[in-house]
Amino acid sequence: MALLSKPNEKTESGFSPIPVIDISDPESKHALVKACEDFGFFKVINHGVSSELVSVLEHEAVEFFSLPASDKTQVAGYPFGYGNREIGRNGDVGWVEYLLMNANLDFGSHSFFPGLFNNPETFRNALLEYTTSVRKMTSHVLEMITDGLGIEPRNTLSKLVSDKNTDSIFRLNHYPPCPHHINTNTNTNGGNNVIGFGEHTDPQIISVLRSNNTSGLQINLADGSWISVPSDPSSFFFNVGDSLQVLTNGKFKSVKHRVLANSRKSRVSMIYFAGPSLTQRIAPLSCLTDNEDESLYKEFTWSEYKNYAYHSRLSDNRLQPFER
Ligand code: GA4
Repeated sequence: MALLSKPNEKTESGFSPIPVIDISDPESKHALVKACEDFGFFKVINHGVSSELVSVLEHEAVEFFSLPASDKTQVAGYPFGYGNREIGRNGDVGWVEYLLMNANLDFGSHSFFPGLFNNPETFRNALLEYTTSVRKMTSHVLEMITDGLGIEPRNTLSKLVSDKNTDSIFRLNHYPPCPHHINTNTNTNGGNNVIGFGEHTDPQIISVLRSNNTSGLQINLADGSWISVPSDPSSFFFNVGDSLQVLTNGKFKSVKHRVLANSRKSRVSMIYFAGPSLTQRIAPLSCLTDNEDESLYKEFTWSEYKNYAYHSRLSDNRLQPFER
């Protein structure tokens, strides 16, 4: 029996309210803007990212996670490296193991974990090709959003994340099947649910997730309820991050999300967190505010925000100190 929370009625009856956006159709720009306003979350189809690239990387990820624990802990580290159960450095835990990497400089800073892989270059190449393709899709989505908002030039948002030296992160998560009797205690949300990854918003501009066919991801709706996101390995899921909430002066909401563990199946997800450069100033776009008084947030640099975020707990409202 699965440990998932009572499934959402809407998804149980086969209907999910999560917006599905065909990004090969330029007219989807309006639906995209609406999805960012209403949910801060949407699913993307006709995205042009090769399924072959996705499978190769997923295969590498599965191989990595199936290594003996003693091998994986050789590359443990923070903020980058392998982690098991502990999330961040401020007391959060979950039923998850992961590999966090700096996606800058062609992943060169990771020296590809000498001794861990039979062929480290296969893993690195898979990461490079996958993230290059996902970065391109992300820029396209941000350009459609900019168009939909009526902002010029089109690259106003995409330029913040399109350079491969911007501060972007890549994360591989493995949620092993979680036996019934395990209870992470401080991190349960009542009942018998085991938290894989506790509720949080992402600090960056936008995040792009792909998972295998195991459910578990949930998003928080405007009315405070949680709904399950049906898994779909052939699509990508995007979520608005805190920085995009600020850039749009609160028009878009950074969506709270979490992952619940599954008692039977492993969940493997890969997430690209598109962030700006460390020195990038983040403030509401002037074209979205008539004058400075309308701005809901104080200006900050990404490096200031990131530093603050990395000292917070997962479920904290990280934008609150930056509100006016
Ligand atoms: C959430 C989004 C990304 O996964 C992440 C996470 C980071 C981490 O896992 O180290 C954080 C979390 C995330 C926000 C608050 C801090 C930092 C864990 C945590 C408790 C890599 C990121 O950039 O911020």
